[in-house]
Amino acid sequence: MNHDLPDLGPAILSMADALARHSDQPDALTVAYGTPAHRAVQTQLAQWMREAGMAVEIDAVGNVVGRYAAADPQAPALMTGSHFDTVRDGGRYDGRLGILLPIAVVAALHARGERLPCTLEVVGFAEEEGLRFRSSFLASSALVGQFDFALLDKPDADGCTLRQAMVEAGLPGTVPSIAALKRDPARLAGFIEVHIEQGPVLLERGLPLGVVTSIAGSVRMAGSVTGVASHAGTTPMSMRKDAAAAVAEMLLAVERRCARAPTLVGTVGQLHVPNGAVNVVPGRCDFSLDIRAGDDATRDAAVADVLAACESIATRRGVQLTLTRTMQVPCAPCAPALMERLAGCVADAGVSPFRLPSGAGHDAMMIARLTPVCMLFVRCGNGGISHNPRETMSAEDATLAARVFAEFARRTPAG
Ligand code: HGY
Ligand code: MN
Ligand code: MN
Repeated sequence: MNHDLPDLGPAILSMADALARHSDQPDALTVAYGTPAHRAVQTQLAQWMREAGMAVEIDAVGNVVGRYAAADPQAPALMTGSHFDTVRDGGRYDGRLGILLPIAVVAALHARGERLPCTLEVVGFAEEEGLRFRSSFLASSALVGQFDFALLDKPDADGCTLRQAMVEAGLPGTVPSIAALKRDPARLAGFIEVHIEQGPVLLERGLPLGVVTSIAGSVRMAGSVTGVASHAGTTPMSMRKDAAAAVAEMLLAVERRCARAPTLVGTVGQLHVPNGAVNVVPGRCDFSLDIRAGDDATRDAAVADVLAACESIATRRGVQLTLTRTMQVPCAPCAPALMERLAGCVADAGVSPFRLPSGAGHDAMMIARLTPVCMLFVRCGNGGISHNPRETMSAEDATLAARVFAEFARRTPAG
């Protein structure tokens, strides 16, 4: 591999710092779909893509799409990219690294007048985390032709529907404009997503990069327990129908069951007593459920057991339980041929290629329904913490990842 590219890591990290200045809240990094901060990031990405030498458009769902044309206009496109929305109080590299790194590589190739065998299509996906509309993979689902149009009428916490948010952001918000985004797989040479690992594996092994084998698929549910609100001072413990205590017992059942398989994880990330008061036994408690594993069978067996456990806890406690499935995404295997090509680029960069599954979901798992995908993981510092402002990575690792990415693009055949 020729190390002809400059060290792009520092530029990549400083672009991530610049994007992190745009947030929906003053004291943390939160960028939800369609907010002013989201639009500011979208504008900044479009500008950087243009400056790098790409033709740029903002598409009907708000994706920022940059194209660096191949020498041959008939050449297929190698797609790459990741999301620029965030979780609440998130990290600055989750998603963004996968947009900024390709931009930096294209800028370096353009500066030296180098074209690639394929057109490189860099996509800043507008929404993956589902923070505002609980609609994960909103943006990538449009490109694969699987956008859930019922979402257009879904309100956020303030009653603003997705369609209204799109129109306010200057997007059409219409079914035909979104349906038209579906890509023709015959025009694609595959998809590669570069992403911070968001875990400790590469850090513990002292490796800067990893090749992803498969991407875990989540089952997500919205739960609510209804008991009886009553006086905290006069209701004997044996006579309570405490909704929050029931959910607490259900949470421990999730934790016990999901500790039983290596790649299985279960999380109650949200737990809320509406209109709760310090001196009232909770009459209602809402909660979320996220269960995922390295394969669907392990995950689905755990989901069945958890649902049975929650039902039996509700019955024993005399409370009502409702659980609604809000997302189910199958695990997505990465394409062996792309993984091998990527592993070859990693090895030629002097790093022993290490293969690992992804416990986190990514846009690549949606794009895998359209074209073969692969993912390059970059080491995550601070013990591998992510979905947390302490998420960090090094410029040296970003430089190495950029070299591997550039080589992967150079080795992607046009035919
Ligand atoms: O939940 C996930 O794994 C991703 O960060 N959306
Ligand atoms: Mn994330
Ligand atoms: Mn992500």
